[in-house]
Amino acid sequence: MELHVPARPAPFRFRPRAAALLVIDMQGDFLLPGGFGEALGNDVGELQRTIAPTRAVLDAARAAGLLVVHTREGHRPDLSDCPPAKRAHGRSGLRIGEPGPRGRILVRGEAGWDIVPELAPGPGEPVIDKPGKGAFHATDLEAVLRNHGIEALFVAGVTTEVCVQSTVREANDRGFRCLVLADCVASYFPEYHRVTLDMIAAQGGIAGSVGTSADVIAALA
Ligand code: C5J
Repeated sequence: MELHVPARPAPFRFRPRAAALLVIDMQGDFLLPGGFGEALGNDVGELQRTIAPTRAVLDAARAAGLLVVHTREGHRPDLSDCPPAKRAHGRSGLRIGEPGPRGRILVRGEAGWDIVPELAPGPGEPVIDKPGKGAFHATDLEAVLRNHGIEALFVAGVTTEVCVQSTVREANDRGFRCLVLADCVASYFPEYHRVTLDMIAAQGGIAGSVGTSADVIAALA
């Protein structure tokens, strides 16, 4: 069965058995006060509007039996997988690995690294721990998707121009078709969010398509 969702630049077609919902880095470190995002000087409130629509599309995907995959950005406690250039990023005292209000910043196992409770992974849903921006870099995401026969991805998560865009471009190069859900992704910088979505859908969908959670939910109902 093939379904269609309204999207830019053209309707997005998918077969539910070959489609997955990919939820990128919905972690306290990016969405909540006291995490990595705030340590970099950002207003995390801008990202929190994604939680409710992502929860709605998550519920719809689960009800329709779609594969749901979550990612978490973070590093080993000894930071051996964190490139020095990434460690040097940010303000002294608030860098990756340093203690913050939610534990060591962007370190696996710390409170800030957890996915926010509203979007917690369900039983059996793969969770991909990623050290980089793109979710395919240094992870087994591609193997997980291929072993489930996935060809199309609905993409939610943060931030639009960093980990979402990197992942969508990596997916596109690997032959996966992505529909980025505009209301389920966000940036600390609204302008970057808007321009990133435009870039993805430009030139006939050079990196993917852009749609909304409501249209995906309607198609899955
Ligand atoms: C960032 C991310 N912004 N998940 N990570 O450093 O977008």
